Amino acid sequence: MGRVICRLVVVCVVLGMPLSAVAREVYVAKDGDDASPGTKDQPLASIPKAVEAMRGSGPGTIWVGPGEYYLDKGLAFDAQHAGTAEQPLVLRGTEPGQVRLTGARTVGSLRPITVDEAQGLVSPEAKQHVLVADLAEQGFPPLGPLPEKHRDHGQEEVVFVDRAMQSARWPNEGFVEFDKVIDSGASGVTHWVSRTVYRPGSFEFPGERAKLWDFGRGIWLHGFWCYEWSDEVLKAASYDAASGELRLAAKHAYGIGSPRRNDSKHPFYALHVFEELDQPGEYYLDRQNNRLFFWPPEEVTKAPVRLTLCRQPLVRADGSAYLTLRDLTIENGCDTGIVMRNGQHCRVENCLVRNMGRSGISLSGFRMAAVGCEVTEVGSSGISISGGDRKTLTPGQCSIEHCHVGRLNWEGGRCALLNGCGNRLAHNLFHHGPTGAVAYGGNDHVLELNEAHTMCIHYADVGVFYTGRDWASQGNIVRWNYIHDVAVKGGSGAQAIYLDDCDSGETVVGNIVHRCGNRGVLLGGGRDNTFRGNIFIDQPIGIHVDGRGPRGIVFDQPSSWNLLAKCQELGYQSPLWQERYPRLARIMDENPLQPLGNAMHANIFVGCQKPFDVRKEVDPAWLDRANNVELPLAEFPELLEGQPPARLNLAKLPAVWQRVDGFEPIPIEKIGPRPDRH
Ligand SMILES: [Ca+2]
Repeated sequence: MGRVICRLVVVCVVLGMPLSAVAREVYVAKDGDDASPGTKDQPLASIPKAVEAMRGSGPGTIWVGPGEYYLDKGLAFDAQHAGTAEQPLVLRGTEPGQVRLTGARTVGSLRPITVDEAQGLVSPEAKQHVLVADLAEQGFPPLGPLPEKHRDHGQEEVVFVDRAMQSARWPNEGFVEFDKVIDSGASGVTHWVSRTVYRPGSFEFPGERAKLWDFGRGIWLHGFWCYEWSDEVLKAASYDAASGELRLAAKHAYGIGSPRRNDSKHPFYALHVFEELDQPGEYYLDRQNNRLFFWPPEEVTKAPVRLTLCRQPLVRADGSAYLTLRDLTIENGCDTGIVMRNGQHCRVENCLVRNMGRSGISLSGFRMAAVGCEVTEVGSSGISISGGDRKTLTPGQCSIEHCHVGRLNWEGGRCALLNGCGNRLAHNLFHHGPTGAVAYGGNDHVLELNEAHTMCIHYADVGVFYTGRDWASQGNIVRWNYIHDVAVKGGSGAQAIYLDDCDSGETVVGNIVHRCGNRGVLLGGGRDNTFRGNIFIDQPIGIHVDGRGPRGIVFDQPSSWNLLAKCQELGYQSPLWQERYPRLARIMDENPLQPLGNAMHANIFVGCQKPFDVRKEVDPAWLDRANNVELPLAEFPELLEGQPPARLNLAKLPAVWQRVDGFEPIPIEKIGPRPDRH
């Protein structure tokens, strides 16, 4: 009987006939053949063929055997791909870690660079080590042009031994700074941090290095051109070696240089500079002549040099339901790893997504989930979810759980993004990112039991957990997260939890913050927030409160600062919203510009220099503070372990909270991912 069903399934799959009652299985293997029936013994060769075979045929499993599968256009699922609540449609690797869906092809025939070709290289050593591949000769399509301005450029990049390599840059590490703006290209500040930008600006390039570069090939600069929280890669239009003036080819949204000071320092580095290919791991893609120049960090005969080619998400699904991706490695593409839009009940489980030019995983719809996944070395954000409806406060029930997102390439991406209403971020580990770990907006999300450390490496005025500029973003719970070991910055620094620009209506409970940047909490003028039972250890500042509302909020013009307009758009006076957020409903009658209604109870400050930093424009009577406790760190020697900088021993934390009557215990043993939860 089993074999009869099996044959029937195969026939139906090949003929594209629906067979709704039976979940079918289709097999793909590296040594398969697309003319085969797709059985275990006679598998198909290509995954797109199997995906096509499953269209319109209900639940089932596509089993993909070990090996590397090149996807030139990515896989596309649509609304015809749907499982059921009982039996999903699954794309699954037979051996986790061994099944690789890749957007890259291997570059062969690397030869030593010729004396002629090497002329411009600054480093004499590089002239001995750089290898060259003629991509057109090997049948690669023409390389794409880099945009004049970008963060994640979405064009080809080089991967070697599974790691993204570095497009040639100077300096090799860190930044140089300019402090002489020649032409800001912009007006003074018009409102808050905005100014009118008229043209790409210019500045005096510090030092002589740029004299070595051929600007005719194209030189890009990655910098913080105006504010410490806004970076961008901009192409250079010209460089005047005599005056040192470097003029940019594209406008930066905020203009060049600080609008408030003319001697401020702005960090940048030069990128995609052929002459600066001067260390192992750097490459230069000559996009005019379709050549790769590469100084491999190891012998190229031992590992493949890969060029990312696929410009679409490696896996996309639009309108699919009950679709699961499982046990797959998704890697080496120019765009995003996995994009599922308008889906229902779709899951990404135990997948590794790495070396993507843009983001890792992006899910939207109802009950969409990323569970037990790892995302690393992506150009932008790690995992994003969006679902639910804010206006009707309908929860999306999307989730990111037990995931590990780390070592983001650094174009501004966050490890996780949440939008919409009623979604969940729990039990994840985030680390090594340029800016904050989590940014969220919307309503009624739960963000709990996550660990984040070593974030905000390049940005300042950012938060590891960040939300901002929305009175209507209410009902979110940030609970039981462990946020630690973030460097203290100059300027506006890094904060563990940042409710920026009057964000309101949040509940921040039971978080553990240890040695995390400048502030444990930055409450920037928001209202009706609750901070309860948080533990701040060894922080310069525990909780900061300011009253920026009167300086920022506008009511009479379209602006991201028109906070009332955002409320009105969501119908904040509707019976539903009035019932759910009664204080928001009354906001215009109760001194709306000021940070009223914030409660801070039973927070513990251990060894913090300044537990509360209440700015002078805030009347302390506006804050409901009770039962907050300050304790010296010296009273808890067991809290820290190892050599300085010592790590916090979470298991010892009860010794701290036992000193505070009625403290709600924090479930420390549940923080972070459990690898078996997928
Ligand atoms: Ca270099």
